[in-house]
Amino acid sequence: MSQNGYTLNPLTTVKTGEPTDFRFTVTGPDGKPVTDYQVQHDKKLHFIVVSRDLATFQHLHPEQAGDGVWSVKLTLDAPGAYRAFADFAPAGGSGLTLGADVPVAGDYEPRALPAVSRTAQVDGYTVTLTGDLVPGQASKLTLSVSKDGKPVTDLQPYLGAYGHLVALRAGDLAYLHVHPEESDKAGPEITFYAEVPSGGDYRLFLDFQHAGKVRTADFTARAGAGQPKPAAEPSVSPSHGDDTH
Ligand SMILES: [Cu+2]
Repeated sequence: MSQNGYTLNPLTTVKTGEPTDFRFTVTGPDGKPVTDYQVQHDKKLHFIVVSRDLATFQHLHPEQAGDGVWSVKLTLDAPGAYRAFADFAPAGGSGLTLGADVPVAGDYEPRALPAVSRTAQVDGYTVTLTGDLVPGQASKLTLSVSKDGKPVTDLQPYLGAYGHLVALRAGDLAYLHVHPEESDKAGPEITFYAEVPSGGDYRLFLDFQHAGKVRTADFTARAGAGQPKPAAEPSVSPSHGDDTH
């Protein structure tokens, strides 16, 4: 929520299913709302909202409403716990990502983390993930976009690149630093480097634009999957391997 003296402050309560003018400030070390930002990936501030179970993801671009107040239209369709992240760089400062909880009142049914998968389907597109998340390293991830079995080679720039990747650790919603690899190729492959602090499960959300529309492909990836499994993790039950089948 706070880093280097900067704090993300939600100002709005969200009700289930109601489009809300969600307002917030980022206050600086002097306690006042920050008004000057650097442009990063085409925008002064990137606003990510996920449900706590990482089943839903929105990547939004708020407008400055004056006096350091940001505003964005936000609809959260189900009750539960949500986390908002503001990704920005104050003028003269370095990049920061601050988080804040956004509760939505009502009955909440937590969903299990989607299974680990290297393939995602969205609106008729198939996105395939290659590369492994290796704890403690910048891990190279390549996402390959195809439609109807054919590689997509005319992706459109979105936020100054052919894709934008957000990675979150499932356990505590830690927000990973991801750097896109510079490329002039409009697909099918988009490459990123993700810095993974630890083993465990992560959710990856790829925004890409094709035929005038931005879509999001999501994956669950396990960091350190190539390493020996910790003893505490239930693996294949011994009964599956014996002759009772
Ligand atoms: Cu953004």
